[in-house]
Amino acid sequence: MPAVLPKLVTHPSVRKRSEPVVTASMLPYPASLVFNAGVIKYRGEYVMVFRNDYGTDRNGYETENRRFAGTSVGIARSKNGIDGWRFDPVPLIDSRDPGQDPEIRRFYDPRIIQIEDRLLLCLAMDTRHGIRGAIGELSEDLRSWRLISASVPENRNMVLFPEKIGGEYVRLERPMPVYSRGRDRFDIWLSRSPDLVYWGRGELVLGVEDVPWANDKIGPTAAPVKTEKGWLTLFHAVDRDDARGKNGWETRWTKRYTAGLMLLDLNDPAKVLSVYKEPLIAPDTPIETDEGFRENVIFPCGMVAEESGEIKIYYGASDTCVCLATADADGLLALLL
Ligand code: BMA
Repeated sequence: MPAVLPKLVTHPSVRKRSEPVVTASMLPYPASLVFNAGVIKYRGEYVMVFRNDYGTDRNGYETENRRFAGTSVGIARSKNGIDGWRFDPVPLIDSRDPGQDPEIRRFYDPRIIQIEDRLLLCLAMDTRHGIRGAIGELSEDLRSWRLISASVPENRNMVLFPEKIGGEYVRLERPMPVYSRGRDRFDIWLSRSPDLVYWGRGELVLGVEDVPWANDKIGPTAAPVKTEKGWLTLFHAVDRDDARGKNGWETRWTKRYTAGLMLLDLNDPAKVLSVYKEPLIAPDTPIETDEGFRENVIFPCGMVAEESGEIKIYYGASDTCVCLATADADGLLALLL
């Protein structure tokens, strides 16, 4: 296992907003931890799809020995993508919903992607028989959704490219091969589909060994952003240090989640053109390193490319709240070319 780097910091080309953009206290229904949110611009507004674990928080865990009561996926809208978020009065999906298929335990870590006029969701789906990657479709009014397809277990962190490539839908995904790869040596894969239902032609995109600061696993984050030079693609990268302390539900929380940056070929996105050699975003503010539910976690699920060239990156901080960082597309490309 490669040595764990003592300190990882956010690249200076990325600017983090000092305050979270969405926290649990903003929601109109009971919520404890609101994080890992996908965001798109849709009909002149920013639409956020976020995860909420409810029932308790870090204090409830550590001092009262309480467990979570469930997980929901909710929707919020904002005019500027920063503040003034308006929340739907009830979650879109709620693990407590009595109508939910008993096989399904919960949906979480949503990504939202618009392809042509369709609003698509990629969700992790915990079931009685394993973790599956699900694709769903949102109704135009964002009030309901339907499941289109779900992978076989174990698969998570699925995200669709925002347009068809070579006439096919394409997704990044992260299967979890525990037997053949050893403890958490997980990589980023890609597959293609004619219709969002049938998926195949799986190809390895990036192995964890290709990310110098990761010694554990990597996975897809937000939908890639198209540029003239290629698909600007974030990924999450995990390094584990068994000497690390604890926060969260494990007896020990030994992992650190960062975000890396790579460029994928426009016509064949299974082909990696470049990977930046250091993390683009690392947990390095108090909410990310000390104050949240799980220390040292940043987990992006949404990127919005503005006409000005600014890229908004929405990420879950410490599995506790949603934060926003910005960068310039040209600046990011300069790291990769
Ligand atoms: C991953 C997922 C994410 C979470 C992250 C850090 O395995 O469960 O939902 O944000 O761990 O806790």
